[in-house]
Amino acid sequence: MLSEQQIETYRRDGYLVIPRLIQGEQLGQLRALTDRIVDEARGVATNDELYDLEPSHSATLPRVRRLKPAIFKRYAFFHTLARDPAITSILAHLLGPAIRQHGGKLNMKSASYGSPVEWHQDWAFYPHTNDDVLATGIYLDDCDIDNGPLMVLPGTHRGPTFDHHAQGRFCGAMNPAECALDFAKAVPLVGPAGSMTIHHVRLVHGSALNRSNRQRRLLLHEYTAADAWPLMGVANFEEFNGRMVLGEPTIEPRVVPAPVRMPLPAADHQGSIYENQRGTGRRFFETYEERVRAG
Ligand SMILES: O=C(O)CCC(=O)C(=O)O
Repeated sequence: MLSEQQIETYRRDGYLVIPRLIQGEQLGQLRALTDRIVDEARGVATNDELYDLEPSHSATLPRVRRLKPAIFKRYAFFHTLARDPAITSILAHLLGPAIRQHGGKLNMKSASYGSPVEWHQDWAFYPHTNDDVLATGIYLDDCDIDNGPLMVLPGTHRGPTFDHHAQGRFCGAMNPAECALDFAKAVPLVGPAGSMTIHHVRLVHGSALNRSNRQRRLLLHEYTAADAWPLMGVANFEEFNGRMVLGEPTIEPRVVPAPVRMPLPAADHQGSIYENQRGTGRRFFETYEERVRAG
């Protein structure tokens, strides 16, 4: 359950952290299953439907950057967790009684090299007919300022939708030099393992390289009110309705004006946000390669 004050904070700032939501055996299972799937990447040479690999990945040193949305189809545990009443009862306060999972993924941010994610708004990737859309993030590991926490710019969900294009194509990253935001005001969303972050779909967020010797894994779920329909369209109506996690679907989208930019033409590099962001010529966060070069 959320208090009135938490709901007000979410509406004003665009984010919340719920400490230790997932605990005990459930957290243990989440971590053990993730370890197993990552270990199985030893047999994988290139990015595929499940794995997004770090540029330095090899069969002897498996380095997974992200587990892609296929985890929800392939593993009952992940499918069930996204529908857990501990989560959906919280979401109902923010999105109403009927909720659909839009997507999700597990970002790894491995110890010492886990990739940064450039500043962006999820809304630029998947605009909907209304912005009752958010993402939750469950930390699999204790997360502090040193192992690459999710960082957010409070209140930006009430502002413009920034340009996420470079050289005429979508690149999934804002140009930090051109958006007149004070990134020094970014708030790191930290907490012990099992804590859940919530961020509004229009909130500006990103995360830095993992400089610590501890990994930081974050299971992200994207959710929408059932009457928020994707502006990019519904390819498979049955599959769309199969993603309901609470209440009943509707064929009456609610249309509420909000600033939108379409993620078109599509990014040059497909497969994940890391791949999309290869197209940005203007990085804010230091990359692993830059750090190694700098000694
Ligand atoms: O993993 C992170 O720190 C950021 C993730 C994110 O914003 C995304 O994948 O859209």
